[in-house]
Amino acid sequence: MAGMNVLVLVALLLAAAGGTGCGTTAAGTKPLARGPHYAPLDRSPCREGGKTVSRLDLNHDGKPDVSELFVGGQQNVGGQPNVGGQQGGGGPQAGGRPEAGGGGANVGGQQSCKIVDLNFDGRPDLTRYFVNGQVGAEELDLDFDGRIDLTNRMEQGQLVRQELDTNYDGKTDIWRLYRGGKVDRLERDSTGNGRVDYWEEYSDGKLTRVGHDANGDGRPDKWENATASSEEAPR
Ligand SMILES: [Ca+2]
Ligand SMILES: [Ca+2]
Ligand SMILES: [Ca+2]
Ligand SMILES: [Ca+2]
Repeated sequence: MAGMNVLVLVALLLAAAGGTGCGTTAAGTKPLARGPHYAPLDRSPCREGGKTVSRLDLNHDGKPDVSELFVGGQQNVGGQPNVGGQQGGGGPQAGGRPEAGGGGANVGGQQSCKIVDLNFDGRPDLTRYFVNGQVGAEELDLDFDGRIDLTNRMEQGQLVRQELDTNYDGKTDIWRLYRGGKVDRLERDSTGNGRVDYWEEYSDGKLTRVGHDANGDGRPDKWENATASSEEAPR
């Protein structure tokens, strides 16, 4: 069941990323887009210290494929080698109990992190960071090369910002800002030189205008209004 969810998720994400894709050349470095949540991603929810850990090995190759961290819970672990350093602590439930079928579970507590190895190669491809029990951010390696290609930031469970590396060169080339769950603005570095040269503005999720930087100064010098029939996906 967990495996099914994972596959569905991958399919959705790949579809989403593919819709924006295109070849660009590599060169630039610094991140560009403005807007909320430009602050560096706080990865501390996925640090294990002081948290309970649940691990699943879905394909039974001895490597965990799904790891979940919880704060303030008690652990009930299903047969894995890798629970860090808290054994013999003497709590009533220290040690946990192996369950048939290998399901690790957390009893109580608030989820802090989820790490999934979608293609079973031993490297994480999806990492979710929870804030107050809700997903605050997630990072994905869509092409399974070990590098993050998609970062989503959420607020109250709603997507607010997305960073995409559509040509898998390790550098973000599309930034999307969301408002009320709908895309509000898109910025893109289409040449890979580290500068935004393409903009899309939206109103209530509908594309209103498109800006281009033709002279390379990093600012739009030409705006096109979207036509009334702009239902189709912008590119
Ligand atoms: Ca495995
Ligand atoms: Ca992997
Ligand atoms: Ca990657
Ligand atoms: Ca890129």
